[in-house]
Amino acid sequence: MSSANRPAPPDPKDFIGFERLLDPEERLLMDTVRRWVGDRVLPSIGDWFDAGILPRELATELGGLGLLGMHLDGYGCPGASAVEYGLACLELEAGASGLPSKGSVQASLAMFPIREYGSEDQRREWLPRMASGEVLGCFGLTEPDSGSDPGSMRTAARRDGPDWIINGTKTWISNGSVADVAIIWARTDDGVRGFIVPTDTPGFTARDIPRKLSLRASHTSELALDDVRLPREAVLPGVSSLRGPLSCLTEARYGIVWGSIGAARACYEAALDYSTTREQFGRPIGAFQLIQRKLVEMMVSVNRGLLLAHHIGRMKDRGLARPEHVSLGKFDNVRVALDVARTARSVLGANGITLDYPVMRHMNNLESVITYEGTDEIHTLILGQSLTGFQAFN
Ligand code: TGC
Ligand code: FAD
Repeated sequence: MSSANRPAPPDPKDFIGFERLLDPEERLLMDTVRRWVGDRVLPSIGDWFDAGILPRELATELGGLGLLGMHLDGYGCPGASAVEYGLACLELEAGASGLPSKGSVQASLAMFPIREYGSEDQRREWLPRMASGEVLGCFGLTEPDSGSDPGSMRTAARRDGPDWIINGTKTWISNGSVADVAIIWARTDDGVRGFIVPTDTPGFTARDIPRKLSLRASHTSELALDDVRLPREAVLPGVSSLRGPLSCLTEARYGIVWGSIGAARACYEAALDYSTTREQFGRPIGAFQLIQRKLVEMMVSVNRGLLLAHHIGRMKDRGLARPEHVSLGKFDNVRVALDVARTARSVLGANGITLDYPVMRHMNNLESVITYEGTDEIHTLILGQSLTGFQAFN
């Protein structure tokens, strides 16, 4: 091979040339979201995290970019591919984990059940306004005594003439206090059913969970449903078992497969930049072997995680991805991202614990990501069952 034809040296921030695996539309989408995050999010995210807020108008802007419900089709949704949706999650979470909570909770947990299990009237009523960001949704599955085991939920809905009456408490609900509509899962005489609950319905209240040290730039709430009366048409007609909420989780977990690597990438890049400018003992710390080892480990983890996300995405687009594949991606990419964040934190020394750098913010957020959408242990057991055929949850 002549030297003219030799491949260019690897880019430290895209070592395997990941973007070459993408087609031009995918690259354009990735660049667009990355630019938006750079302009709108990165300059303020430290302050938002500090103050424990995420401005409501970001949802409208995400809607304007076509990112809310982008992998759904019809009813104002663009019908993007799974890989495109994943790339958007990657870039959003490289900015902040609260953003996918806006995007993915809206798309995969609030819009997806309406698209998948809703009536034609429900889809027409809610989806276009949710795709634009005018209406914000949340997803109420977890309860104070029912986290990893949603089958033990107590929230119950009973019929009263033509109406439904719902009572119960949901907790740790992303977007709960700012949502206009909640998808509430409740047990009924026919099994577990989903209800579309406008949050201004009498008897529905939401309050934010205080003193959070993780996902601070995101609302996480407790919802109380006290004799909430809903019309017959509030129930999602298409599902009456735990398969309903669990299938939504598969969609949202898929977004995490990508998003967690976005957070890891941001941490790795911060550490790489820091290592070339911070000097100790008369040299940039990146010149020390022990720091180079950390940089290499992080770079390898990020690239491996990207390849796994991309592979699962292509499988999903071909209809080949099963929930277990998504569990594999969620399980491995989140724990890898946490390792990367912790390693990057150490490279930044004391500066690593401040909000002047993104690392500790991502690290704290990833402590939520490893718990929500199925904990590390639950995904281990899902994978263990898939390998052995034995169910080890109880
Ligand atoms: P099991 O008997 O296994 O299943 C019941 C029915 O559901 C089906 N199913 C699935 N379908 C689609 N996708 C999946 N991932 C599915 N998993 C199960 C299953 O085939 C069956 O269908 P059918 O038709 O036979 O009725 O259910 P189980 O009660 O034994 O539970 C199994 C287990 C432990 C894996 C499940 O409960 C589980 O995944 N637990 C974890 C709970 C969890 O992930 N909660 C997340 C709450 S939402 C959230 O965290 C949002 S974070 C928001 C943010 O991003 O900000
Ligand atoms: P538990 O289920 O009580 O688990 C405690 C520990 O025991 C964990 O380590 C767990 O892995 C382990 N454990 C449990 N069962 C087993 C077992 N069989 N074998 C081995 N170990 C086990 N929920 C929603 O419905 N909607 C949302 O929008 C939402 N957003 C969230 C946002 C944030 C920031 C957080 C932190 C959580 C959110 N959740 C949401 C809740 C989340 O899904 C739950 O926290 C998660 O499912 C775990 O439930 P738990 O916290 O009750 O822990």
